[in-house]
Amino acid sequence: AATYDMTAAQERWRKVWEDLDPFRVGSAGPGAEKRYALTMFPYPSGDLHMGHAEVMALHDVIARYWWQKGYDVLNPIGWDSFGLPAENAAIRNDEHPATYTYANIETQAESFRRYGISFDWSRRLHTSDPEYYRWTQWLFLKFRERGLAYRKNSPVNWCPNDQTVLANEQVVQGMCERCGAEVTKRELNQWYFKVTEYAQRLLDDMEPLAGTWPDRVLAMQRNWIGRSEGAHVDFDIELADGSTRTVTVFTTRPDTLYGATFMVVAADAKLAAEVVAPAQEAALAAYVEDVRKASDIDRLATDRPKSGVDLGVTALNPVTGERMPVWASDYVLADYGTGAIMAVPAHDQRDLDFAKVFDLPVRRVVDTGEDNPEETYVATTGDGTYVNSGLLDGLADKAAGISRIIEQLEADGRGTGTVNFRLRDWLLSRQRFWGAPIPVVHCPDCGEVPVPEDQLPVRLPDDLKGADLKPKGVSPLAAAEAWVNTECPSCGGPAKRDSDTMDTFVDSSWYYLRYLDPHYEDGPFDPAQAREWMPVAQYVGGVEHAILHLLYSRFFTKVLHDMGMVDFVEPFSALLNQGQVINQGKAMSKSLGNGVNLGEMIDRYGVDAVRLTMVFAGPPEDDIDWADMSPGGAVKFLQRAWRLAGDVTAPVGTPAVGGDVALRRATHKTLHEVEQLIEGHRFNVVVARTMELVNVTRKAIDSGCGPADPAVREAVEAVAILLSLVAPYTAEEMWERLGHQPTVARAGWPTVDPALLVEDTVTAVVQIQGKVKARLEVAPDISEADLERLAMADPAVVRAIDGRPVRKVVVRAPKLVNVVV
Ligand code: ANZ
Ligand code: ZN
Repeated sequence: AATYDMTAAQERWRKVWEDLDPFRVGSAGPGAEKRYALTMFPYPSGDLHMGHAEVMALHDVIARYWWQKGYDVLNPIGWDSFGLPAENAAIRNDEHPATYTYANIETQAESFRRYGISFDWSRRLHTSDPEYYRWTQWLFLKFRERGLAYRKNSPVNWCPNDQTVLANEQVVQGMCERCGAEVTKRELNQWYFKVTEYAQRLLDDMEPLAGTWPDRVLAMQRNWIGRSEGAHVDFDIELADGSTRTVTVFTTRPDTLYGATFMVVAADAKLAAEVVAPAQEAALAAYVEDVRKASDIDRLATDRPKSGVDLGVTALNPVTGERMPVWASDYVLADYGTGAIMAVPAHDQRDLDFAKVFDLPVRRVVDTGEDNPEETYVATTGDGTYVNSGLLDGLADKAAGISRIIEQLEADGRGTGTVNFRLRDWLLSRQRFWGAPIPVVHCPDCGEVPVPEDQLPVRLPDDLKGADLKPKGVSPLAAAEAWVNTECPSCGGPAKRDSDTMDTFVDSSWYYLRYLDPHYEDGPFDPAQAREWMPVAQYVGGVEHAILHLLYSRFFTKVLHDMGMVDFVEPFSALLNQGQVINQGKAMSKSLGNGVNLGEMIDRYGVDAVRLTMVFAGPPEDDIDWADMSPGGAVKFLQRAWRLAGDVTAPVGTPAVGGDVALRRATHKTLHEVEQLIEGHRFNVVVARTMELVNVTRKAIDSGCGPADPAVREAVEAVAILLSLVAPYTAEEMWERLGHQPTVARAGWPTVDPALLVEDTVTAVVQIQGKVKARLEVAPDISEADLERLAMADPAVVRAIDGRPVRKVVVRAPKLVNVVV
């Protein structure tokens, strides 16, 4: 049988597409509705891999479908091109990070073109271009003007190996996310974005995203923001010198205040050192030394043996008037809530474990009907009746208990109801070179001075390379004398540039807006374009970005909204997370030796077969195990489809009306169903339906209506258009063989004839005691159970049975139901 040469087809059509530029934004003509299709931009490390191949293939189904449906589509591509790998490569290879970065970008760009993704290349951007980071810096300054970027001295996560500060999110179980080294703490003056100011809005604005964002991602974001309702309660501590100091705790269970029998403060918080009795100072210092080594995760683990130091002072319980010992421990975190807690051992297991180790009192205040925790040392956390609780005694409703005690505390001036968030401000400064420099000058006289807007961008020096970039605990920029020493923009005196660079998550928090016009000169993005295109209609990318990138982009959008720069509050209306491509059940990795090279797969099977395999593998959210895939099968299918185009003999433009009805029905049903499947992201089923249509058409040609029937042309054209979503080269070859001009990608979605979608029906007869009582129009393939249900629900049948018990029902689908009463 005839086959086509995929490699030659790839060469040929690429050139044609480059000339035609079919995916140029605006080419759908005036009046076309606009849709923004966005895929998470790649980091330029090496060439494309199987993961890119998958996400791009899935994403492209949507973008290409939108074009076929007549939308004007924006589908841009660019590179998230600042970041550590380039810097580390530069150190290794004794070069500037730009060398590695831009070489890899060219390699990847070439691969994307070969892979046939429908990008509009005119919107290309790189976050490491001065043209781009000028505006990243500008945004930083605007955030700073609004009080949303600030500097503070704070203990930060420090990776001793990478010699850099890590955000909390980059610490995984106490280890550095990228190198695996154990993370320690360090005091540094750092820049932060005040994301916490937006915590409630980040939470509230998720509501309308339910249904178009994966539930899992929404849940992860909600968790990360971590809203807790509770109260601040004030306790007076009597210090060793006889003075009193008020300490506030955060609790989600103010209703258990009568059961608070001691207080615990974070050992590494300033507070501990400030209240400790002199006799205990040395013990505290020694303990803190140990604590600094542990990660937050370890510290919060419930099964960790409890440790701590008695601070030698007491606090007054504001409702019982009892004196409670004050301890320091590592299970209380310095940077959550107020860094101090009231311990209620009867109803909090961690407090109870601590009480057991140090023999502290336990008092039950909620009787849940379970065994008394004072005896069992098993804390009870459920609902119950308040006991030993003064004004709450006898009450059995937790919500009421909480609001009543808060009322009382507020009346006494001893506390307030409050909301606490787990979300922390975003630590954005990095002591590394390859990022956007923070556009601030430090002047001995004027302090922190922003670089004037007309002096942006603050460019990275291009004369540093190799060893100059080696981590030294401060940014390599601090050692670049010529760069760091400058004039104060305010007084003109000698001053130093801020030598930190920004987290690359800052770059990626607004790139989708820059795509609207990457060369726009009057601002970070063109507001008129933003009104036309934003928010993004469909965002496709990996679930590894479920928290940070998406949260930060949402935060940026809200700030831009508050600045009056955009009129929407959420950047991405819909989100799709593709699964991972794995091999033999495991993530592909060098160390496991199970990596699969995309280039090799393409050389062997062709682009279309690889793309089709990715899309056909299963629901897009599921992982794809490459070991189970057979791109060879995809090649065979594509050849089968292609051969159909050669068999069609009806001339181009022959109307299909009058053609074989069964085949026409199959074609129109497929097109109709595919529309719904694509809306539901069931792309794998789209491929399955296309395969079925190919089979039906083949049968029609060989043993049905024959190749000259106009229904055959209609069916094969539909196959070409369906394939244009997943296998663009094969689709183009078919389209040409069918006598059309390129490109099939813009052929337009065929109009579905509703008359051809109507199912054939048969008449089923319902008899009672052998007499016909009803006739039903049913599908020929109706199941016996469905037919029986329909029959028994028919009003005429119900009337005829007239409440008599049914003794027997005989069903012969699809024709007969016989009821015996
Ligand atoms: C008394 C109490 C009684 C508590 C009880 C719980 C149960 P979430 O929901 O995560 O916000 N807590 C407060 N600050 C803390 C800190 N810095 N480090 C460790 N634990 C801290 O948890 C809030 C609860 O965690 C607070 O409510 C407090 O213990 C503890 F039956 O106060 B609770
Ligand atoms: Zn100055």
